[in-house]
Amino acid sequence: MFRPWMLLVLLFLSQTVCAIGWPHFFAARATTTTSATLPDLYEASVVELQAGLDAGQFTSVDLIKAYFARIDEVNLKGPQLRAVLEMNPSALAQAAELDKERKLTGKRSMLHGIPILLKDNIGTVASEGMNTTAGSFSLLGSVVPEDAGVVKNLRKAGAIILGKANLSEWAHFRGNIASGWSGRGGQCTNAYFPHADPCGSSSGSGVAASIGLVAVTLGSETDGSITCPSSNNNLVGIKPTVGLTSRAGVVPISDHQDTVGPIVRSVADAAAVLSVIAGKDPNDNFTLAQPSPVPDFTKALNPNALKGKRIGVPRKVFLNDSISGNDPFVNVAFEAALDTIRGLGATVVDPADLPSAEEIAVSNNETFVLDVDFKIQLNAYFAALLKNPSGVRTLAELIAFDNANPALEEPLQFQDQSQLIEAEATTGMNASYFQSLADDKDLGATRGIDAALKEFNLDALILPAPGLTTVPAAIAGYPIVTVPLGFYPENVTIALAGPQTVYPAPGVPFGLSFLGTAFSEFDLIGFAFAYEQKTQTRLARKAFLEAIPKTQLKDILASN
Ligand SMILES: *[C@@H]1O[C@H](CO)[C@@H](O)[C@H](O)[C@H]1NC(C)=O
Ligand SMILES: *[C@@H]1O[C@H](CO)[C@@H](O)[C@H](O)[C@H]1NC(C)=O
Ligand SMILES: *[C@@H]1O[C@H](CO)[C@@H](O)[C@H](O)[C@H]1NC(C)=O
Ligand SMILES: *[C@@H]1O[C@H](CO)[C@@H](O)[C@H](O)[C@H]1NC(C)=O
Ligand SMILES: *[C@@H]1O[C@H](CO)[C@@H](O)[C@H](O)[C@H]1NC(C)=O
Ligand SMILES: *[C@@H]1O[C@H](CO)[C@@H](O)[C@H](O)[C@H]1NC(C)=O
Ligand SMILES: CC(=O)N[C@H]1CO[C@H](CO)[C@@H](O)[C@@H]1O
Repeated sequence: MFRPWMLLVLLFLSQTVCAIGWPHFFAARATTTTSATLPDLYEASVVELQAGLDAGQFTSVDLIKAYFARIDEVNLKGPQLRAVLEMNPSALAQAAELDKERKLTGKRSMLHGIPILLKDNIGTVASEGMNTTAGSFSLLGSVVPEDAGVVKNLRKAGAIILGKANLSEWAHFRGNIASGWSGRGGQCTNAYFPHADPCGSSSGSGVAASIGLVAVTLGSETDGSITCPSSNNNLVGIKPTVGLTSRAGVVPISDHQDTVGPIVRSVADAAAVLSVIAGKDPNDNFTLAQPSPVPDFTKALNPNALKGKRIGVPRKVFLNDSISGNDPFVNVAFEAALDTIRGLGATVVDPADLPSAEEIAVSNNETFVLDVDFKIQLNAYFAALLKNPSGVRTLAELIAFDNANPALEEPLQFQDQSQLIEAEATTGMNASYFQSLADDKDLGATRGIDAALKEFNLDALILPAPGLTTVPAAIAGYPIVTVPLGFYPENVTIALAGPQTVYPAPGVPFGLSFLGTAFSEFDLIGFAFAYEQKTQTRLARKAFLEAIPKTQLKDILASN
């Protein structure tokens, strides 16, 4: 399917490419100058940052200044990655308070004084100075009743909200629009190849984490929105079981599938963040069903975790999926990963198919449930706002707002809102809805993931992260932990992903997903950690040179 704009985009891309120079894009392992003792912010882990803060090498104020400067270098300037929508005007003052507290009484948690970037659908109180908009102008200036549940946990733990990340608008529930685009943020792009698809919908969280624009980030997933940006940006993502982390205060798609989780550079950081954000929240009754207490997920970080385990490969989930199943590059890396897992002492059961795989591939139940839920839950979200200057109070008014503001919300090539229109046409929770909801549980869990785990006596399932491999876990509400798997080679054929984005492209990363039953995060984190420690794939390649920010802590300390 060729459209005239594709030619324009190709011309634009080839010009950009020539202007910057091909060789730079492929520079694996560009060197960033760092002082021997200070952590390199491109890769710095929570443990490293915490050690530097505890030792008094630098303060949280220094960290905030450094990350702000790094964002400034690449967000709208240089490669214009458009990963960050807003920076928190209160962050420096909050950091100063937390620095003082650390000196007086020590740190509250592993996240004390650690800057974190939130996907822009995660609510923060307006008094702090930031908007919560899911990327849409229809929510600009809106005032949420309170912080999201996960944000309350983060603040209690002493974390500092650095800002809000760009995303696929409405968490990619608007229509056929390229991943990473929002009305407010424009097109977010990948740091591994100019204009490459960052995937989504947690696009800005992924891109920001990939090059150290912040210590850690949060994303949300309904179907693929943590897994895919983790995959495309060489990162670790945890899509928690629905009900492990609170969705209260998060702009919704569906409470049956939405879940909030970390997108970070290592399994250890992911475990640290999940330990803080997980837990019961009276404002999200799905969380009341989770086992107590919340585990300390950092205790799962065992390099021998795969020894003696049985890991299954549900091949039918990706066999027919043209996005991942037919991709020779991903498949070669995936087969190598299976060898690595065998080498780590696990038995690989291959195939270990989901009995429901063929039915999932043709089912429309998920779309129907999400459409019905989105209309009800988004309307409730609008209704609960204390203020919304746009005047939008319902999904119907949102559709009208977009049409009335084409320059903001429907620029050329980003007009589509077919998903909003499809959801608006639903008529509430009727018998077909409850049937589809039950069918989804049956397909995803009972005759899906749980059936395969039981039939083959497995500890977990493993799949390539790209493509539609997230669907069974999405409709079951089950967890996925994604780690880096590999990178597209230099000679891969570059294809268009959207009007301004390409995929695949040389050097663009892809990931590996571990899946399990409800609340199996502790085990999955262990397996992902063992694989990560053995392979260290993330460190094999860096972003293209222009996308690597230069500011380091030493620059901030020198100007203090
Ligand atoms: C929201 O965005 C607007 C426009 O960029 C800005 O003026 C305002 O300070 C932001 N914050 C709040 C809480 O409205
Ligand atoms: C949560 O509360 C809603 C409305 O009160 C109810 O319909 C739903 O069944 C509850 N869900 C759970 C998981 O308890
Ligand atoms: C894959 O495609 C084949 C041939 O079209 C079909 O028979 C099979 O059911 C499909 N499997 C899945 C899991 O969709
Ligand atoms: C839902 O799934 C069931 C079981 O596979 C199937 O029979 C039914 O046709 C599906 N419904 C829709 C709307 O796709
Ligand atoms: C339920 O509502 C949908 C539209 O949302 C409609 O297509 C379907 O026919 C309805 N089912 C029943 C049993 O009324
Ligand atoms: C890419 O290069 C590899 C080896 O470097 C080669 O095996 C492969 O055939 C090439 N692929 C294409 C599409 O040119
Ligand atoms: C922090 C930042 O750079 N935000 C920008 C995000 O993108 C929008 C649209 O281009 C800008 O207006 C913001 O300044």
